[in-house]
Amino acid sequence: MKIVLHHAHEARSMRVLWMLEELGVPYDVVLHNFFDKSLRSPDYLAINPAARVPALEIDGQVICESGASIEYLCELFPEKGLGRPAGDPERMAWLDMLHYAESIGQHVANLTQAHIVLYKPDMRSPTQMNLEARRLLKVLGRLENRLSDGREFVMQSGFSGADCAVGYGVDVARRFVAFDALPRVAAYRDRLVARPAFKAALPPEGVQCIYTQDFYEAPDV
Ligand SMILES: N[C@@H](CCC(=O)N[C@@H](CS)C(=O)NCC(=O)O)C(=O)O
Repeated sequence: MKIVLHHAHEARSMRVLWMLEELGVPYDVVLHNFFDKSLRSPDYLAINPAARVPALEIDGQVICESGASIEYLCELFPEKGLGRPAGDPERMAWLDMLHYAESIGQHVANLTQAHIVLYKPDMRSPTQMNLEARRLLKVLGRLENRLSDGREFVMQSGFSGADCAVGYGVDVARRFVAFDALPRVAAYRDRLVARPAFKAALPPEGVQCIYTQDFYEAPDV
């Protein structure tokens, strides 16, 4: 089987890269630059017409959504135990968490755009930046609540592909919102970033990254 991941450092494709590392299966990476026009090149648009990463090529077929890619990889390698297949008592909750990751992701993406992509202050809206941060905190409150029974990962039964999806969002979210009121989320992140597969999905030292600050403060309104 030939697996090729189109990836940009620190983008949502990191979910899939992390997942591939957790699976421990062979794959290749095609690295794209998030900031130049390479995602809009004709060659890449032929792979993903939405001009986004990830795109995951598996034996010539392409899957472009990070959540769907994680789910499909779980199905391809069921022996790794990272999915919760149909019939599993945790199936409903697992799918819910896998897709909940994009509730985090949408605010993280909006905040990334507001603080980083819109690089001149007069392009930005302080009202929108504050609103997005508050909405992100609200969404993370669901995870804080879910972890209140002492579970270590989003599934009671242990680590799964859903943690690659949710955990990526949590790791970026801490750059935009303080986790003071989210101690369980903070501890969850600590557990995830200590995993060798997470570390393997991080950018190498010295390369251009999306995030250059530990924390991006919303301006006063
Ligand atoms: N829902 C998609 C979102 C993919 C997406 O928006 N990726 C961003 C990076 S995090 C991207 O490629 N952005 C490029 C751009 O907006 O030009 C997924 O989860 O895979």
